[in-house]
Amino acid sequence: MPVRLALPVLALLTASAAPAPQRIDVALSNFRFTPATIELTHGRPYILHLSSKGGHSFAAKAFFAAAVIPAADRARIKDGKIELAGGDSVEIHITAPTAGSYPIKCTHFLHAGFGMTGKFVVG
Ligand SMILES: [Cu+2]
Repeated sequence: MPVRLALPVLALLTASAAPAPQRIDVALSNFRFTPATIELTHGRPYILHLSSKGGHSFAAKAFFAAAVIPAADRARIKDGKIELAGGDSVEIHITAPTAGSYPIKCTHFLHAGFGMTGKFVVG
């Protein structure tokens, strides 16, 4: 009887110990990321919500390689980037990697040169 009671209590404690992911909204437009600097805390869970008004990419190869991302979400990332058509939105669950600065850019022709760059800053 004590064992039967203890297991559900343990499950409850485990569930409440995991912090809820914080949603981070990033808008892609001609020719910027808003916000351009995304500040995260190492080891914390986030939902990266990207939405685009036009055809753009969200390329962050080093960041995506270093972050913990579930397989289903990782499938949306090709060669370190996410392609979005106008009107697209994508959600990626991430656990922030080691502290540091990780560049973001749009890889479409000339877009980064027009200012479509950003960075993750993990502290
Ligand atoms: Cu672009």
